[in-house]
Amino acid sequence: MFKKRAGALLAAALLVSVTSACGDDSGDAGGSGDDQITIGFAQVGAESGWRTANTKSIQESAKEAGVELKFSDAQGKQENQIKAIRSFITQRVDVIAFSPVVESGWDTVLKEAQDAEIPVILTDRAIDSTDETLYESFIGSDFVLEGKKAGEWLVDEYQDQSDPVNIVELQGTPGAAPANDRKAGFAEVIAAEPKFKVIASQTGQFTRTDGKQVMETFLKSHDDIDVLYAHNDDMGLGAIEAIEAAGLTPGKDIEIITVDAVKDGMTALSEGKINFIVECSPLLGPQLMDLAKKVAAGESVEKRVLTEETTFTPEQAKEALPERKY
Ligand code: GYE
Repeated sequence: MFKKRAGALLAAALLVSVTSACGDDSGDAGGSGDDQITIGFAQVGAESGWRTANTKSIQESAKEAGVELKFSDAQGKQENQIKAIRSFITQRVDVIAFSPVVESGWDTVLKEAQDAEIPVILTDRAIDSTDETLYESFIGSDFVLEGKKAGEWLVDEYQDQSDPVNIVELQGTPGAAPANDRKAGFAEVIAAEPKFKVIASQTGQFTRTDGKQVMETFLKSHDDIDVLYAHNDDMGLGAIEAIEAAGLTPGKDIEIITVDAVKDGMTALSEGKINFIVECSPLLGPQLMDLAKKVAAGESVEKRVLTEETTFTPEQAKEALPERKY
C-alpha cells in the first residue's frame, strides 16, 4: 500500500515542507515524511456546536500531524456515510475513520473495507455489530456514564422532595449511540426512585430548531413540567427559547440538564438558565491522528480509547468559561 502511494506521499511531503517554510508552524513538518498517511473521514454532519468543534479538531490536528485528510460530511444520513466509505475504499486511503450516524447497519460496508485491507477506526460513536474485527479501535466517550451522571445530579437535587418530579426528555437522533445510551444511563439511575416520572420523551434530532419545536409541544400538553433532560446543549438551548416564550423562567420554573458543555451551553449554565451539564469532549482529533498512524504502520492499538470528562454546575461553568476551547 505504501509503495503504490510513493509519488503522492512525496508530493504531500513536499507540500508540508513548503507550507512550513511559509511560516506554518505545524509541529510535525520537519519529521517523518515517509510515514505520511491519508485518512478518509466520514463525519455525521453539522447538527450541533459539538459537531462543529469535533470537525475543527479533526481538521486542525490532521494538519498538525502532517496527515492528508479526505473529509466528507454526510448531512446526517447513513446512506451518505456508506457512499463516502465506499469512495475512500476506491481511493485506497490508508485508514478510514468515521463517526456512525446510527448504531446499526454497518457490517456490509465495513466488510468491504476489511476485504480491501483498509483499517477502520470508529470515532465518537459506536456501532452495534457483533463482529469486532471490522474495526481496529473505537475512540470516544462513555455515553451510558454521561446519562448516569445526569440522573445522579437529579437524584441529589431532589433528595428532600417526596412529591412526584415530572421530567420531559429531548432525545438525540433516533438510533444514534449517544441517544440510546444517554437515555438508558439516565433511566437506570432515576428508576431507583418512583417519584421520578418521565412524562414525555421525544427526539429533538440534536438540533436547536427541533429542540425548540418539541419543547413547545411538550409545554402545550403539560403544565406540570419540573425538569428537562436534553441529550445535548443545542436542544436544551432551543428549549430555553420555547420556555421563555411561554412566560416561564428556564433554570427555575423548569430545571434543565444537558450534555456536551460547548461554549453556548456553558454560557447559559453560568447565567442559571441551565442547571447542570455533563461534559462530552469533541476534541478527538489528536488521539485519532496518533491511532491512525499506528494502525497504518501495523502496530497494535487499544480496542477502546475512552475520553476523560467531567460535569459542571453554574459556578464551575463561570470558572471554566474563559479557558474553554469549544
Ligand atoms: O453530544 C451531540 C452531537 O455524538 C457525542 O452528537 C456526539 C453527539 C453530541 O450532535 O451534540
